[in-house]
Amino acid sequence: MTLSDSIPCTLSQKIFREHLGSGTSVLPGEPIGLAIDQCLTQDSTGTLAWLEFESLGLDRVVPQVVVSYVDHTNAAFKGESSDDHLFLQTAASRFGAVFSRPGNGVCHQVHYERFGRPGATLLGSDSHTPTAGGLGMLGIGVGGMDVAVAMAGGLFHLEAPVPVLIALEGRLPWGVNAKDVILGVLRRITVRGGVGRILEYGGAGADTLSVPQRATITNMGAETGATTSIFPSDGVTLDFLRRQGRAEQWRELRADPGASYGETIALDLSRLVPLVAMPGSPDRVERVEAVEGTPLRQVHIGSCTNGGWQDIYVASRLLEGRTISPHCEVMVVPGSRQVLQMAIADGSLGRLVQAGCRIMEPGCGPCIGMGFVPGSGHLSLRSVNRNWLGRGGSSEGRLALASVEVCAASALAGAIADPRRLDPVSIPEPDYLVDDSMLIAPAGHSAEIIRGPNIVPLRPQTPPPAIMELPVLIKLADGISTDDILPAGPLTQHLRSNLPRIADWVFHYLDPSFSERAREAQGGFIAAGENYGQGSSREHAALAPRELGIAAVFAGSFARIHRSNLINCGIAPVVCDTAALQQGDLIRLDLSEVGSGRVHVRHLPSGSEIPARLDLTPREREILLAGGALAYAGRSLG
Ligand code: MIC
Ligand code: SF4
Repeated sequence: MTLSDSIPCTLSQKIFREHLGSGTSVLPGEPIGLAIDQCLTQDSTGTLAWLEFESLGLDRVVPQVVVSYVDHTNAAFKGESSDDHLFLQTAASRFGAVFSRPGNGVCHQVHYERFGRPGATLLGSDSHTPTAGGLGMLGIGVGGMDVAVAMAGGLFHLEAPVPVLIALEGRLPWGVNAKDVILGVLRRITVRGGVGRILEYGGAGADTLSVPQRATITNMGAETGATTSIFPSDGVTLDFLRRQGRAEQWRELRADPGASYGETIALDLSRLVPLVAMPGSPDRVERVEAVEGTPLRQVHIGSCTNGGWQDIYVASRLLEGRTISPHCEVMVVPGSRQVLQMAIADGSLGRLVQAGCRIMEPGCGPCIGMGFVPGSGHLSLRSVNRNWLGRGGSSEGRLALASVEVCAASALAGAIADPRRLDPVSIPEPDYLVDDSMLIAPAGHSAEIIRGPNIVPLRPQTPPPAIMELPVLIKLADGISTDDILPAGPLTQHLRSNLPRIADWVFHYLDPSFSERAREAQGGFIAAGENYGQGSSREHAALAPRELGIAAVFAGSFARIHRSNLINCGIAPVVCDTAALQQGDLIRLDLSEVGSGRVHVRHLPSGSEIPARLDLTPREREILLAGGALAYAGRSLG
């Protein structure tokens, strides 16, 4: 499919074609460079993204809309976070971005409420940027350097993913919600099933879902490893934008009849049942009946997956006039200040407080362990999207994931419970309460950027040596997440703009001695299994190992965002069978032929050559050989 031909396009292919800055075909596997209309950053990835942008030497951001959010460290448990907030606010003001103040809400929730536009492209330094797909927008989560380059007007480069059609039929029955749709998809395709793909929703069932329900589904599509997920933009989208006072930003967007997909997955909404992802991984999905009665210590309702007004409203109606179980605590966190204001106005907040729920200000909160950390051995049921070990702020607690309906029913029972036993709640069409007073417009050139001592300048990136002989510093299993590599939460959130200090926490839960050993060895390699680096976009999971001298990761396969982050930081993502590699083994890595696509790995203890690949596009090769994306972009933007 070239630019000039008229082959029927899927939703994402239409948007690709309209934004093609380089490349000629949007067929799967073809290299494309996309022009970016909007960017978002959040505080925990944003301080680096803005330092990176600054290092590119531009006066002003180029895309039409750039928003710098503070949501992960909004409560500022440490002074370092307050310093970060001020840096972010003053950098946004100086460089032409809107600043969303702490307390205004989670970036993805606020972005689809106030900024998202059907048919536009959004690049965000957070893996759940696909939430905007609920509005028919193409939202892609990436590391900070890719966002910095896009803010400087550079293209975003990728290989066109394989479009997968998820054809929805029927209508959701009472007690089953959008969360069960995406948990159903995860059960079917697992946390690796979306890799190299875009999940495109369609079919008559899609018309029955509201924009917030669609956003729950596209949000958690990130957990399949998909590049993004997207719904059509239709009358439902127009109605949502009208209620947000933004009807003029609507456009219709549907896949062409006859568009071709790599795969079609049919899903009948009317046959879905409430589901729960049990601790360990978002794809460990069980029917609620199978796990009903499992005792709980905590219930958390909120996050960018289920922190919308409809979520808070339905929870409040289910709990109305009752009291939560004495065996568990309940924390509700509205996704945005808009949601909070509406929940105050319609009495939802009062109903929740009366039932015994506690309330936190809008933000990420417990989702990354910033408060409400589960106790040892405690099971915490959450409406969030991730439940790996350590995710809730401690490696001792266990997290399960479910819809708000399951969470509310379980809060009453003190154990996992089926919401279909409760009386149905009908959700009225809301009039969204629009108040943008916590979005601050930029001042421009003259604004001074204020940097506290926690804002540590980035080191210049330097090309890697052609040949390295270094030890394997750690040997890991399959499915290592970015939360395993660099835990989020109270230990590290305040250190996100301080690489030398945050590097002390690399692999903290898996091997607390890792950073000390790496520093002593003055460099080395990581060996892992499949899907290394799944999860978040935090480039700290690449930059902090780089800070410790990690030069390459050997793994069976890599998750998309983390693989790009490694390359952008100058770490080689080498694909090979790591069965023979052990901690301490000396490895000779020869990158001298990377330019022609070859890499040589020799296991020195046995003297044997390990077949290995470094699958890089020509552009990625240049980035790696330059020492990273900033060194490369300094030479040529775009
Ligand atoms: C997450 O949900 O894991 C985070 C925290 O939002 C991350 C970003 C980060 O690490 O700051 C993400 O999803 O990209
Ligand atoms: Fe915040 Fe959790 Fe959403 Fe990440 S997944 S952006 S931590 S609410």
